[in-house]
Amino acid sequence: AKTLRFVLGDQLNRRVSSLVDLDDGDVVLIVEVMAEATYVRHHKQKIAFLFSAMRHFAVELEAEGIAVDYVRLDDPGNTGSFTGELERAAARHAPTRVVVTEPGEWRVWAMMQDWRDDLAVPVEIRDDNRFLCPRREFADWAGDRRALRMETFYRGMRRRTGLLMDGKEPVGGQWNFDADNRKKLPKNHAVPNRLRFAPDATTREVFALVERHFAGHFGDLDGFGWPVTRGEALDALKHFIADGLPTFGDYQDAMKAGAPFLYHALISPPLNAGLLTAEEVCRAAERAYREGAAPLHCAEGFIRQILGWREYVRGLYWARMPAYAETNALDATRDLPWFYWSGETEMNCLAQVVSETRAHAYAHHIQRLMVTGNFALLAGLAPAQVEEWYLVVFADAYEWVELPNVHGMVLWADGGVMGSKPYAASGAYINRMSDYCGACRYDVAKKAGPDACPFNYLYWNFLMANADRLEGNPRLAMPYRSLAKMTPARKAEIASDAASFLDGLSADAPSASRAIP
Ligand code: FAD
Ligand code: DLZ
Ligand code: SF4
Repeated sequence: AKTLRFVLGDQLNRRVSSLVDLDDGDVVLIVEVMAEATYVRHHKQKIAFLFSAMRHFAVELEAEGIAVDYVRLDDPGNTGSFTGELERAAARHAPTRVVVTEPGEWRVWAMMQDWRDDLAVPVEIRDDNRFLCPRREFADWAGDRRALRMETFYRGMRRRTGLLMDGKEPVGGQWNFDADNRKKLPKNHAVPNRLRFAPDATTREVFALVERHFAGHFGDLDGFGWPVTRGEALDALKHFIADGLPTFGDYQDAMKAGAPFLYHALISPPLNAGLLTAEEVCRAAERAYREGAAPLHCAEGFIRQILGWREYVRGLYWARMPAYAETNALDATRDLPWFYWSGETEMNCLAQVVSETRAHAYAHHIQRLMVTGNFALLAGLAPAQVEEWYLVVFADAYEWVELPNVHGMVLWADGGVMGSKPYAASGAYINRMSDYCGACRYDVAKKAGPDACPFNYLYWNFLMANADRLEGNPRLAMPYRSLAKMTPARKAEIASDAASFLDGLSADAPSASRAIP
């Protein structure tokens, strides 16, 4: 009996559930298909990273003596879709069954249901063992409650995995050390060089393919430095644990022009593609703490991102999709401004983050949340357009992780399922956590007029415009009290500054030749 084992591009792990019982005579199918490369116009580095990692993974399986049927994008007859390629492979190999691991995205899950109905052979869809919390368990925990909270889920996951636990108690007597994790970088702080990986022959071959087929996509390939094999991904992890983790917590929220990586792990692309597992990453951080190589607030802060946030958004996505994507709780409808693609804006923080994103297919959490995200929230940008942007521009973006973060955490388009309040902030936050404002044409200290930092009046304008929906939120009681004390003239000034700024935004490229999206 021959089994055809279909491994998707983000399931590149030898221990993924679809490969655990691999037998002699089985064939592993891996396919490069146009539909996956274009369902959104992914950043060039995202396609290059994934195709290179897929090709390397195939070679590693073959080195183990496993039969791999690898379909390249340019292969004659490539139908361009998962379904088409699975049908062709089933005809080529005449297997007795097909085994797959459930996908990361709802879109592909829907396709898989059709495979079960339409393929001539049985299709077995297995649980995704790349995550620590199975979909079903999260759904049981979430039940039909409207609002979910990460912190409760995270404590459950700590207990369940024993990570950073002393018996029944959290190590250090506290679940959360966030209060220690909000430092600004000292002025002359030297940020260390981060381990990056020079493109090898396989990656360079893929670059040529990407430039041939996806030349118009957003992003540069020059800055590519992602690990594309399991070995490189383990090196990246080791480097982070030794050189990044001991400082990770302190400067987790800091931003510095020209220093996109700071002390972040830079592991989300390999982690989301299966080259690393969440479990081994968390265990490595815990070991560093237990061996005295990293302080507790850093190890805990890092583990919370993965064991907490990452598992939580993934569980929430599956428990609430497909309806989750459809809501627009704040009725936001403005088109995404063109500068999200071009970086051409006088707001220095936004210009910096967009240009770093173009160069690296990466921005760290606070840049995503408090710069591009905060602007999208305050300017009332249409959720679907913002979500597409986030799915396009980052090498680590898949809908299961992008959507809850953008739709829920950033835009509050879910009306509070994911987080208790919108993360709205004025320019003071960005000024406190970064060095962007000094070089900006706007004045972060000014509240009104053409030179004022737009975040300042957009913040109050957002609160005024959404008062009917947000005023009763206890976590926003303080700003609404301040708003209540403002004179009608001051409120009118805010509304007028915001309107003239927002009217000046353009969703169009200045010239048609630069059509990125
Ligand atoms: P570090 O800062 O070193 O954190 C370590 C790990 O924690 C990350 O690799 C990631 O696996 C996990 N993590 C941290 N925060 C989150 C979070 N909020 N949700 C899920 N996992 C988290 N992450 C993605 O992997 N893909 C996305 O498409 C994505 N979109 C985002 C969109 C927005 C608006 C925001 C605010 C966050 C988004 N994140 C996304 C989460 C986070 O920004 C990235 O995981 C992180 O920047 C990746 O870089 P790193 O590996 O250096 O992370
Ligand atoms: C993102 C992506 C891209 C760009 N290309 C492929 C591909 O050619 N073949 C493949 O198997 N997977 C690709 N992927 C990842 C898939 O989109 C991903 O597996 C689904 O979105 C489910 O998470
Ligand atoms: Fe951004 Fe305002 Fe600071 Fe300029 S002044 S960098 S727009 S926060």
